Amino acid sequence: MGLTIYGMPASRAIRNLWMLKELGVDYQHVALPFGPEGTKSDWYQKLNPRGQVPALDDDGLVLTESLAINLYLAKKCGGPLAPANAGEDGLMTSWGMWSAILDNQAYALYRTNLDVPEDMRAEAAAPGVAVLRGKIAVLEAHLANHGFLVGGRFTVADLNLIGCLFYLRLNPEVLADAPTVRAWYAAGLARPAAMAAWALREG
Ligand SMILES: N[C@@H](CCC(=O)N[C@@H](CS)C(=O)NCC(=O)O)C(=O)O
Repeated sequence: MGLTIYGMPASRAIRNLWMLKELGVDYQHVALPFGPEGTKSDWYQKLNPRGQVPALDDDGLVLTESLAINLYLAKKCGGPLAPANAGEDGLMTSWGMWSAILDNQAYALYRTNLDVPEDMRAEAAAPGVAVLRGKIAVLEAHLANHGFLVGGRFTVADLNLIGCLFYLRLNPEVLADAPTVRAWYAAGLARPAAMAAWALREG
């Protein structure tokens, strides 16, 4: 049976597809649609009662939450993206929780672009932009000092946070004062595994 990841590439499952490609492991991909035919179907809700994607099934172990799935995969498969010791594990978990909160804030801002009429959008977005700019300033200082989030190398912590920052793609003003973040983000998305995963969103 092995690893099965559920979720369309144009969902948060993209983070897990990227991670699986980084790891070079075999996996099945079920590009589950939203709604009664997919995420809300009886059979899927038995797997994930939240009715959301992504979910990972690893030989009967079912995990949800895209960032937690990636931390699990890193530790299961090992390699340079994984924590090398308990200290790195703690730091990657800490950044993962920070990333999860940012994910919700960035997603809320992303939705304003889709849900709020254009003439009201800047005002609606302003509080979220301010909060996220503050967070990006913290990230900018960290990356300027350390190059990466943990261990001086690209790890699952970087992958997870880049996957969340993807929701800021319609709000480049949030990253305007953060050249180090922009370069680190672009380098992450230029990795061959990232490009292979994002190619799944096309067509
Ligand atoms: N925090 C969760 C969020 C999961 C989530 O909101 N998934 C969306 C797709 S990106 C979903 O399934 N939405 C359908 C729904 O909520 O009904 C994660 O990172 O996995």
